Amino acid sequence: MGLALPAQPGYVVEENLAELAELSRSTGLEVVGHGLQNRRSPDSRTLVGRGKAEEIARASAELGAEVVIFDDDLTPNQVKNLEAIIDCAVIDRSALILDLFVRQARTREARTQVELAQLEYQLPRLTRRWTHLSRQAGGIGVRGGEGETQLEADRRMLRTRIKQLKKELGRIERTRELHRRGRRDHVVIALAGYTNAGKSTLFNRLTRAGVRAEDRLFATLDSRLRKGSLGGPKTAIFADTVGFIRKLPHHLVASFRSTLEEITQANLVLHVVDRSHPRWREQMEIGEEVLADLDVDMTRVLPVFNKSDLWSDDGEAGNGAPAVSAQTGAGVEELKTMLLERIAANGTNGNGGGA
Ligand SMILES: Nc1nc2c(ncn2[C@@H]2O[C@H](COP(=O)(O)OP(=O)(O)OP(=O)(O)O)[C@@H](O)[C@H]2O)c(=O)[nH]1
Ligand SMILES: [Mg+2]
Repeated sequence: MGLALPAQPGYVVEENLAELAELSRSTGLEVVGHGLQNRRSPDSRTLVGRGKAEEIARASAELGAEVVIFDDDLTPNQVKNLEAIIDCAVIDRSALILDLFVRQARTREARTQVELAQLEYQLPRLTRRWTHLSRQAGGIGVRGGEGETQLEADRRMLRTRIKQLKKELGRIERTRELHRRGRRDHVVIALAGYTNAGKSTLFNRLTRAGVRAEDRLFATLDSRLRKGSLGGPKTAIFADTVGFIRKLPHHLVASFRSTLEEITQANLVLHVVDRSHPRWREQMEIGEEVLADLDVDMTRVLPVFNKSDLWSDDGEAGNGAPAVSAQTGAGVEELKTMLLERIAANGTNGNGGGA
């Protein structure tokens, strides 16, 4: 369900819903229907209007839907009110992304970060019917009928766990920092960009590593490092990182900060853009926003237009960004040469220097 406010044209809301559907499918859900409402402003009790909520209730009963996902953030109270009307689990985009993250987290660091983000999200929403898809296999739509005392106990437990996780994350980050100091003599090149842009595929191309690349959102959650040769004197370390997305909840970005730090600390950032995507411009802008959020100096960022096998240059791509196909390898050698030149140029001002 999307909400179209006057400031947002209908087609943008439609596109956002399409992405929400993609996210849903990536978590293994089947999308049985969608809808949007035009409103002057959100309803503080139910986000959409009361009548619309009742309409959703009828439609989801007819379709046998088990969960209704809103593209906009819902307050804990809105969730409660909506669940009372709709009679199935109600979640928002953030909860869905968190669910996806839980499924994709592989390393201890990623798992710790994801659990922390999830608990912080859940804390004010403990009464919710949607507990967690991953935690309770087959448990979609479980009602949270706990009494107040139980609820208080649960909250206390969550707070304790959050404290533990933060401590653990601090430890992991310190280790990571030590490792980072150990590779001062190398140039670090991070691959960043919108989810599904082809970062892992390009990473594999550049390093011959076997990182999984998948046609799904957030295939990669933890940054991965690997040496690759550019043919120059210095060894290059490439870092594959978590993808960006529109409306990535800010508390999530914060909890992934240490993973994203590979980007902040890198000598060069390859901003990988899926130029064949109908919304590549918006995705590229979001990428630039996140990079700016991370305080990445834009002079260290090199945009790369990927999937050149799927689009043809219509003259728009002529702003100097190299075109590559991570899949076929086209343009990758030229990209390496360009990287070497950039590194050589940076080397003179001490960036990436070994001293
Ligand atoms: N046609 C074509 N497909 C590509 C190219 N590069 C990547 N892909 C495909 O695009 C999909 C996503 O690729 P990934 O490398 O997993 O993308 P990613 O940026 O790492 O995605 P996340 O880890 O989810 O953020 C996969 O199905 C790839 O096979 C390319 O140059 N051409
Ligand atoms: Mg990836």
